[in-house]
Amino acid sequence: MTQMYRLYYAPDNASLIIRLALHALAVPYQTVLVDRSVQGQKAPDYLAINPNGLIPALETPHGAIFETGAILLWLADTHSALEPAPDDPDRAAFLKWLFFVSNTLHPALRMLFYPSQYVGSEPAVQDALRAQMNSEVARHFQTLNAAAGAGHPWFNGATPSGLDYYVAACLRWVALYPDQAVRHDFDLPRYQNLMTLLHRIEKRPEARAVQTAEGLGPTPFTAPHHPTPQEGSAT
Ligand SMILES: N[C@@H](CCC(=O)N[C@@H](CS)C(=O)NCC(=O)O)C(=O)O
Repeated sequence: MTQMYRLYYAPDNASLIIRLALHALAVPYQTVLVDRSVQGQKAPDYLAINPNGLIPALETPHGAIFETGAILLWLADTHSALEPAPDDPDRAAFLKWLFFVSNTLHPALRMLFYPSQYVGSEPAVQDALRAQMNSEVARHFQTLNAAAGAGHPWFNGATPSGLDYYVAACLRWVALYPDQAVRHDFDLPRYQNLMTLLHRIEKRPEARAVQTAEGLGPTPFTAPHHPTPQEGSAT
């Protein structure tokens, strides 16, 4: 690896999942802040890296990668860690849950957090979308909670996987970012296996590194608070 990774990030954005993975892999990387307060994710220089205008992106010796799931999978494959290896019989099940989180849970969260990007500015229409996504997201977490209790080493196992980091960040966001009207459905302690996962990750050195780098506070996953980052803003 001749060129160092470069992570395009904003505090408490999906880039935090990649930061957790990079720390767990103990690979050096640089960061470039994308300033969300001025819509930096839509600026021409960033669009040249991710034409979708979304955070994160990771520059690698093989070019820039965007999409959180793709970056996670590429890092895990490249460094032979954070996942069952391609010839492991558990690989298929790991991939199906990773893609479920990336293709289904994460977009549902986006609709909950940014309804205007999907249905425009009419408040009643936004409320209807949020109500639907609120129940969808709760259902997805119930499904994930059951899978996280099945004893898989790659989901809520002794050593976190890329899937674990992805789910932990989604749980953090869902506790913080929907407005008050929809937050009541997300009673974290109800999802006991997922709570175990959050406790496990929170004790890890990579969690402490992310806490410091992004101002996530002392209990970023089990009892999250809004970030107080040294630079940049979450929204
Ligand atoms: N499908 C994308 C979603 C990434 C995403 O939603 N990023 C958010 C931050 S967590 C973002 O860039 N939001 C700004 C916007 O939507 O303009 C991925 O998996 O990377």
